[in-house]
Amino acid sequence: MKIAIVCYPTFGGSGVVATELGIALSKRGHEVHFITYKQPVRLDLLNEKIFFHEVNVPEYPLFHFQPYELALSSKLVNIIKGYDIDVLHVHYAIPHAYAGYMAKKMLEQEGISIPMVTTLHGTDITLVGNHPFYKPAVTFSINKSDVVTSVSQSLKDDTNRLFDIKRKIKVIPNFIDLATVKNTFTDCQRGLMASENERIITHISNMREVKCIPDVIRTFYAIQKEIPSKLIMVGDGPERGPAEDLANELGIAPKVVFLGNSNEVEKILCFSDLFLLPSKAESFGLAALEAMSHGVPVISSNAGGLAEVNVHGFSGFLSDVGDVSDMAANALTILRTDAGLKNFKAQAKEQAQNFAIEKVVPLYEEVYTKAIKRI
Ligand code: GMT
Repeated sequence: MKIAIVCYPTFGGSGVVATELGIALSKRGHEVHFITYKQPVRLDLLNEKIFFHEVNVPEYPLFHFQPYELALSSKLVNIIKGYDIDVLHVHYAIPHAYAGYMAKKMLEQEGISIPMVTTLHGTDITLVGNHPFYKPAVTFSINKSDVVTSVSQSLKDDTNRLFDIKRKIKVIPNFIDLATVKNTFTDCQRGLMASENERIITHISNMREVKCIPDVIRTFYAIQKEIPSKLIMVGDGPERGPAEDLANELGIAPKVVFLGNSNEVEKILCFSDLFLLPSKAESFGLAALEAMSHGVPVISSNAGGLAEVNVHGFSGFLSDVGDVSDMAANALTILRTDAGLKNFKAQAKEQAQNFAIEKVVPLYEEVYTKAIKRI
């Protein structure tokens, strides 16, 4: 098939999923065209099966806001026509599904029909899309998609609860390419970050309010009182500064390392003993799955789809949002003994197998094939 993928190219989970999906599809023989405003972060191998088309939005002083949707929908029309694309897959409803629908309508004028698959990722629904300013447009573009998928059952339920959805939503979970995970519990140069007797605890996110960054710091504060440990904070965002201040206030700044955005996530997860994800909303929690695939158990909240990814008492533990003392107690259960930690590491890795890329990509292929047949 010739597949056009529209996504956000930055560090967010939806862009990562879209990029990894496109790469996997190309390896299975499909021709994949990424259409976005910047080359996606994880897309470093352009080849005869993978194309990147940049959406340019010319600056014009009259426009207070540059009309990205307009430029995107025009680009979609040109690429779909020019490359004879079979199916359009948009990740993130805002504004991609909206622009995709406009492109479909423009193409119809020229006698070209193309199905549009929309994948909902979470923030496009629960945090942003539900805002009254966007809600009618988001409802409209979901209902006008030919197929709608969501990355968890929890997100599907939220979407049906918050919007007047006429389409059936199919759950296709996020996935992980286990073949690219090299770690097999080696020490991975952990000496760079901690001394031999210390546990390494990691958090990775874009450090927005929804990630409950102060709870990461406070959970670690309780852990390090009991067990020698270091906290590695990866990523950047508005909550980073306040988190650095909080670590200072609590007197644990020397034990908390802020690395900023990193392209070495694999390396960091390789030497991590525990992953913290106390978010107040999380449609899936791709970062938790990535950690588990490296054999890192997860202490998370039970928000959104996290319970579909992290199994309580097996790959880690779940607590109510904000229950820092429960998270710390659970973390200590995992970290206290080497034998216990080894068990949880193995179990985390085992749970990640359920989301192996080989199981999930065919589900998208099936969706595309059916959508193409129906159009
Ligand atoms: O929250 C993020 O880190 C970014 C956000 C996004 O919009 O890309 O992630 C959302 O999509 C990911 C991929 O499907 C999910 O794993 C995240 O759970 C989801 N974030 C939220 O629901 C808050």
